[in-house]
Amino acid sequence: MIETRVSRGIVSTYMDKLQRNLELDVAIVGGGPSGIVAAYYLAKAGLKVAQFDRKLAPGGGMWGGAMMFNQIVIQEEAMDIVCDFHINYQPLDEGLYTMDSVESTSALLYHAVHAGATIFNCYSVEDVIFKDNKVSGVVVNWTPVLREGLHVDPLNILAKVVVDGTGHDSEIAATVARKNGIRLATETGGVIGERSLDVVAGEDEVVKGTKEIYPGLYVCGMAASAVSGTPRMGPIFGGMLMSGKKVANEIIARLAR
Ligand code: 48F
Repeated sequence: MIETRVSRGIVSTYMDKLQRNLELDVAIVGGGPSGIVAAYYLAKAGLKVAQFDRKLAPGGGMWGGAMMFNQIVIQEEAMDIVCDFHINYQPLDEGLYTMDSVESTSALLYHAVHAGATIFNCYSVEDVIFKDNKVSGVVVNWTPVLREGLHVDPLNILAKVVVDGTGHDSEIAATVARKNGIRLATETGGVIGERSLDVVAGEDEVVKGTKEIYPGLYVCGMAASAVSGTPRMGPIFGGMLMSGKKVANEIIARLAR
């Protein structure tokens, strides 16, 4: 019966997808713009990459532009990435471009998955696997399980490296520091917390702060700003895209060794 075939098709292919992703090269936590860009370049380089976002619709803070005015701004330095994702744009004024935030977010997601990354939506990463003083994977649970406070154990997914792309809260870096009595590669050894808005400094420093902060753990996007204590920058997204590309390139160079 077609009713059963539809259900069987979904269950069996979903389970295949999950099984294929139980051991990864790269686990990316958070489906914001920086993480999605990273997923795209990592997948294009042939690495096995999965991305986990707690929401039904990944894309993070990009869908809503600024204050729900659904346009975003990107500077010249990141336009090569905009072109890689085939996003339409309009010149704004010197060195700045504007684009539709819905087209931009959906283009990032489409190209990442099409390039071979797997995105698991409705998955919350509640912890990491921490072995031999190294971050070695992620511990995942259904978002509704956590929202309901149900007493249900998570699943474990091994990864050679984990990327914290969780945005302003840098949840994974904070969890690793809090639970394991270790020091992150920051001035204080912990998550410093993002500073108030400064577009120029924020855009510059988010890319500089994109790096490995503990063996096996990288940060990108606003999580990198939060970890390093650098300014937020608001609805200009070039730094997010460049941060995602930078973390991908660092991981590609490392795993290709
Ligand atoms: O915050 P977010 O969009 O990440 P980003 O790549 O981009 C920041 C910009 O959107 C904007 C900005 C720059 O102009 O200031 O805010 O740094 O997206 C982070 C994603 O991570 C998910 C969350 O649902 C969101 O989609 N997320 C956060 N914590 C977890 C998580 C978690 N523990 N498990 C799974 N997903």
